[in-house]
Amino acid sequence: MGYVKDRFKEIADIQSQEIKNLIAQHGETKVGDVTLAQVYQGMRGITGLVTETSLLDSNEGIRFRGFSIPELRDRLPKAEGGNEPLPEGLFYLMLTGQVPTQEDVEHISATWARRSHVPNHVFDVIESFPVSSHPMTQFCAAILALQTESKFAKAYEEGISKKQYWDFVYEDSMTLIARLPRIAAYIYRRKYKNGEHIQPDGMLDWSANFAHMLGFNDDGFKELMRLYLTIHADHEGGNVSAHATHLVGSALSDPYLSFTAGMTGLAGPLHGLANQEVIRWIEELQKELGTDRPTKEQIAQYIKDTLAAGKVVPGYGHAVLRKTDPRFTAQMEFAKKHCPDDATVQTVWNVYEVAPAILESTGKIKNPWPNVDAHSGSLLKHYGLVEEDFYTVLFGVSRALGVLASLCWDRALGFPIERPKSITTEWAKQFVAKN
Ligand code: FCX
Repeated sequence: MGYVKDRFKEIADIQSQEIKNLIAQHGETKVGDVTLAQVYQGMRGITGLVTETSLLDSNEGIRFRGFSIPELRDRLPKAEGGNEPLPEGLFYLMLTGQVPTQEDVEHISATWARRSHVPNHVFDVIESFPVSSHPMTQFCAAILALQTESKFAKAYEEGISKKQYWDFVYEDSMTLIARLPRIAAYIYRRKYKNGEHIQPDGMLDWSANFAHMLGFNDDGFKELMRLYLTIHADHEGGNVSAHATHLVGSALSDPYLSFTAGMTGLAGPLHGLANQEVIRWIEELQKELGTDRPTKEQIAQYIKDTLAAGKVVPGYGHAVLRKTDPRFTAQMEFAKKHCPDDATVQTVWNVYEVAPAILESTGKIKNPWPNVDAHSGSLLKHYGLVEEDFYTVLFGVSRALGVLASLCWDRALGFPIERPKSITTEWAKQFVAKN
């Protein structure tokens, strides 16, 4: 791993100096005003974080180090015979800011394969849960159990200098990413396939090996995994999973502890769990009407019923985005190529045709367009991964790439503990009375 790590450090040192200069010259420049409404309403729109790995534009969607999803699909290295980007390449890009060569990507694949061995006690922790436990609960517990392996925690205890933090956080992050597919696949096979586990194949890339351990050897599914694990990796820093990882990491909790925090946040239905909710919502619709191909009129009524019941339409809306999520579009393109006639995929497309106008007509939903979660379940289901409560685990494996690359940056740049100011309503009332 030596040379990727050295390259990262070299680039991070330059960036660190640039930040010092920026703060020295412009540290007092205002980047925004904060209203009382923002303080009460989820800090929406307040600029208060630095996340180097990606940037979200409300109309254009996500850019990773300046590259949009179509650009990444075009430019990142592919597996032999494949058309979708290898997530190893995205990780390299997020970490270094540079587009990787095929060799860089193979290097990362090989490193992760080498480090993928999961200690037995982690499996024991998973086994101690009832099989009925939600996969995300088992996943979070397993990551926490892996914390015994933290090189950062050990080095900190031994008394390292602040200047070395990044090095151990980097090592922990690489090892953690390497082990996640094995943990996730273990949970899947335990819960849904009678505990018949499949050993890793170290010759495969990270995504293909994951697909193999899950028990899916179809080339189309491997391609889907490469795309899926790429597009879910990062969505700038303010979303719950990224922010939680960053926040906990700022207390110098090691990458295992920090990433667990991110994953417990991803497990919420307004965040990563929405992918599970979407497929349940569609399946309920299909069941209620007794057809797997409901008409647009039937879908429209179902959306109105959902809203009238005071529930959210899962997969629609976003705190930042104001247009169709390009991650949705990328999956739609994949589906057009690989499974255009699939009944659930077609239902997803029909929902897309009718939902935005209905959501818009409520007058309160700021973004009536689909997000990443609106499409992913239908693709997984097409290839036979039908157990929707596992979907968020897949999201989590991917999200590790972005939030852990960011954690490396946090420590390389020496970011301090995060500690924003909070107020009471009593304080707010007195403040407005005085102003
Ligand atoms: N269906 C019904 N109502 C919705 C809605 C939806 N899809 N999206 C927003 N609303 C409602 C909100 O609940 C809120 O209602 P309230 O005023 O009665 O509390 C109102 O519209 C204004 O919310 P808005 O400002 O548009 O949205 P927020 O930034 O507060 O919330 C999320 C953003 C994503 C949480 C919201 O749109 C939602 O709940 N969507 C459905 C769940 C979902 O798909 N989540 C995944 C998001 C993402 F892609 C991810 O993290 O994975």
